Amino acid sequence: MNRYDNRLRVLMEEYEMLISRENEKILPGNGIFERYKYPILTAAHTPLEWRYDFNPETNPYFMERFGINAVFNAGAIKFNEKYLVMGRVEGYDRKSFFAIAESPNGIDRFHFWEYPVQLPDLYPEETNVYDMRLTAHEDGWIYGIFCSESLDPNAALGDLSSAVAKAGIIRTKDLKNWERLPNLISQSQQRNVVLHPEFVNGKYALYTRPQDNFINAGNGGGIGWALIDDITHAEIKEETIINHRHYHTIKEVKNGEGPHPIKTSQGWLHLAHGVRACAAGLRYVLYLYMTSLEDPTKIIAEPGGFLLAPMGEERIGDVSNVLFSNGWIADENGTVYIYYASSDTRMHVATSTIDRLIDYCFHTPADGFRSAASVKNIYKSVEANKLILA
Ligand code: M1P
Repeated sequence: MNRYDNRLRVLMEEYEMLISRENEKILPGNGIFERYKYPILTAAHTPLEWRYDFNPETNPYFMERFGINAVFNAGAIKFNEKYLVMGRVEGYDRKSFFAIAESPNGIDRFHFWEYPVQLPDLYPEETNVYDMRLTAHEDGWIYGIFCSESLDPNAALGDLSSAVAKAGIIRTKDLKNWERLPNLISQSQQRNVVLHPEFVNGKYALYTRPQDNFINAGNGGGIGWALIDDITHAEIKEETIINHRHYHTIKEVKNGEGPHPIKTSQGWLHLAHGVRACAAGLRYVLYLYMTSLEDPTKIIAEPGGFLLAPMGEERIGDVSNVLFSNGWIADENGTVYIYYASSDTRMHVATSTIDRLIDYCFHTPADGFRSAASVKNIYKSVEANKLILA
């Protein structure tokens, strides 16, 4: 067997094993959610046909021709009984693109569709696209909102790093054919823009994240909210902050809405990321909050601290100490699949239920913003437990 045949056989066998591997729940967990043993998607899950030229004439060494660096920050949706994630796939060339992978059960055997998503290419200056949020809206369309990034046209000569973040908008009925709508018009840069699944006062509603520049939220005080008259020419005319940043919390530096909130009997259940600075750099964690069904801008519960923070292997990757989520699926039976990425490198799943997450939101102490308040909470718990355990 020559080098070509040998490598082809080994790589195909390994690939088949990887994409058919079953996942294992890690028990007992913390009662709120369960993590799983294996990441659901990595660079190695991308099809060999994307990465290799299979022609022995032109690729006698069966050498990788298009390297994939990472698969992370995936939007998610259940469609035709399949669990789909729309991943941010990043090549060795640093450019990201979107690709859909499907699983029969939401926790393992994710495999990519044959081709990545070819976005309608409306903006020649658009250099990079990432972080898709999928929303099946009550208007009948499935929308995708993502970050469309380009070089800042006002950057000083020689500054090749200053960039501009805008929200790109696409929609589809079948997840195969996409219509691109004009980018969201906004006074400030925007990332982490998410479409609410229902009309509010007859309008489309967006969760926003205004920011002073490409990296810093700065005066952009947190997760915003804006009503949009016409989604085909979306423009933010008024924006209010509904979930604020706060000193000495997990979201001191910035925060951003994750996927669109899930409607529950007790309110809208939100998943978001919070960022703080430390000697190791920025630390991204995930947290939950709930808003009122009557007024989705009104916070009705927010547990203190994080729901999920990087652990073990999750702590290490291209951008270490980061968990990020822009996709989750609430199943008819109440199971919630939380899809999260670790360190801008790979995708994982954690599972919980609507009931457990609501219980967590309403019964976890809120952040007291001071050490003394944390100690008070523990005292309360110990005193109450003494009565139970006596
Ligand atoms: O590198 C961590 C994350 O940084 C950005 O998130 P945010 O806009 O909240 O700072 C995004 O680039 C995101 O993709 C990335 O995971």
